Amino acid sequence: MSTSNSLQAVIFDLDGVITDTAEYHYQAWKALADELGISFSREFNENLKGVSRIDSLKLLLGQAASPLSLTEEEMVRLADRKNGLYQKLIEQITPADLLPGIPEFIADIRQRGIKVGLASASKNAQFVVNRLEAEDYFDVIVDVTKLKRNKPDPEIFVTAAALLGADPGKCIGVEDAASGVDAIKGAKMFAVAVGREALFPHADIVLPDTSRLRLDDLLRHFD
Ligand code: B16
Ligand code: MG
Repeated sequence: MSTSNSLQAVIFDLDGVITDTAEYHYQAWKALADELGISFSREFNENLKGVSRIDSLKLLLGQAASPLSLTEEEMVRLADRKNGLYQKLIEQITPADLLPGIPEFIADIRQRGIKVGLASASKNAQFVVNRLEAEDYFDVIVDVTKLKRNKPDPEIFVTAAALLGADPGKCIGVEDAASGVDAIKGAKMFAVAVGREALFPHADIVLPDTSRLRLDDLLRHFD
């Protein structure tokens, strides 16, 4: 087992990295889009990953065949409706829903004395972590309600590093969303993306899925 010269922390996104809640977000948005008669594809859904609930709704409404003019109140009601659908789906999460390789990867990081943080844009993050029984994986879970700016702004990753007492230049961020990779790079961290290579022009490394996450491999590029 090699040690890192400089790596101090690995900071994870949640939805789509630790567990496949990205799929549940998609299903909930798709159901809302169907109710509104708006076409909504998996491809367009890529634009919503890592994006806050209300901004995701605005992107979805922008897909309407003819422009909709909604009041602030109506928008909040629609965002709440999506969240209700999403919360029904995540009630069924169990520890078996941790994505492949994640428990081993995090155990390896922790065993080497490197800190682990969670930087999720989701207000449901703590609930999901509890359902996964993964509370002990993380030294810090950033409280998104205390942040001013959304991904791709680096604030969430910078905050996670600060709470961990880590230098951002000595952190790795792991994401499944282009907006999240931009947030990691904006924070001056090393960015690992999980998903299709073409989606992540700004990542330092792209892996096809979480089962390919190996600390030794990442350290070879990072150190
Ligand atoms: P909520 P992440 C993000 O979580 C999701 O990728 C994105 O699809 C979602 O809209 C956002 O959280 C807000 O989630 O509606 O639950 O507050 O990928 O940053 O872990
Ligand atoms: Mg994500």
